[in-house]
Amino acid sequence: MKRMITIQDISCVGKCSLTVALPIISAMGTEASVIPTAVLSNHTAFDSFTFHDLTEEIPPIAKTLKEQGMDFSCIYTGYLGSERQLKIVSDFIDDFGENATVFIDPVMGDFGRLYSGFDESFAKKMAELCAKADVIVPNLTEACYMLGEPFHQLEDEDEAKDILRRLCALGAKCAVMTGMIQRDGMMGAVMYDSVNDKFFSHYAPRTNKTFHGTGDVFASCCVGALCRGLSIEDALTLAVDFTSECARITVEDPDARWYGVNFETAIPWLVERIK
Ligand code: PXL
Repeated sequence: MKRMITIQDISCVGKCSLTVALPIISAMGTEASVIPTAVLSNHTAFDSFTFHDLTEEIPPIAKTLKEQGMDFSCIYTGYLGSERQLKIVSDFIDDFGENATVFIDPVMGDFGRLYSGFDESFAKKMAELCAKADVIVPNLTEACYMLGEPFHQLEDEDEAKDILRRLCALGAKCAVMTGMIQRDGMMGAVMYDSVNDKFFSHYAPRTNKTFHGTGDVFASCCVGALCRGLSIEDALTLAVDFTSECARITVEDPDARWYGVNFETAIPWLVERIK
């Protein structure tokens, strides 16, 4: 069984980051190890939250894992809380990344705005971290901030392709842009593989409501699929379909929570798809 390490926060309530990544990656058959970067009472879309930073725990954890001879076939990073943390995670990738797929979700914002606690300087540093990645999965907001350009809605896929090319020029081998919306009620992702100079996109039905945490659902499923040996195209397709299925189930549930999707209900669907 492959072993992945995922580095992101744990929000006690909120269906995001580690509480999404762990169940999805485990369900997909990969051992999921973690380095929690911070403990929050809940994610930052709530009216208030506690935030306990764990940055200083990361170097001794990394050192001890090295001493135990641990290695990982994949390093998956999500929400990272500070520029210092980006530097420490960058060092972690240098120490453990040689034979690992490095998968970075540059979690920073959505709908044209950065999440609470992030600024343009952080976005620039996140872009530097992304240069070390095999795969990055920004949404349009994160892509614009990493390129240092104003957020603007895309007219068509060609504009997305231009952004993806420029993201890869910063260093990542493959860039996937999530949250692409089509006029015919579909939503999906577009990818540029700079090694093979190839584009790929896939769309699935979208709900008329948007949900928090869908980026984490997409990233966890995509990286879980890569660990199973799926091609990036097949991993992207599965992750788009799974995210769409999670949103569909959530919209149909009158008791759904406001703060995340019912990904749990869709896990049997996911397991069936990867059989
Ligand atoms: O879903 C991304 C995410 C992860 N972790 C924390 C967040 C968010 C988005 O708001 O606040 C703590």
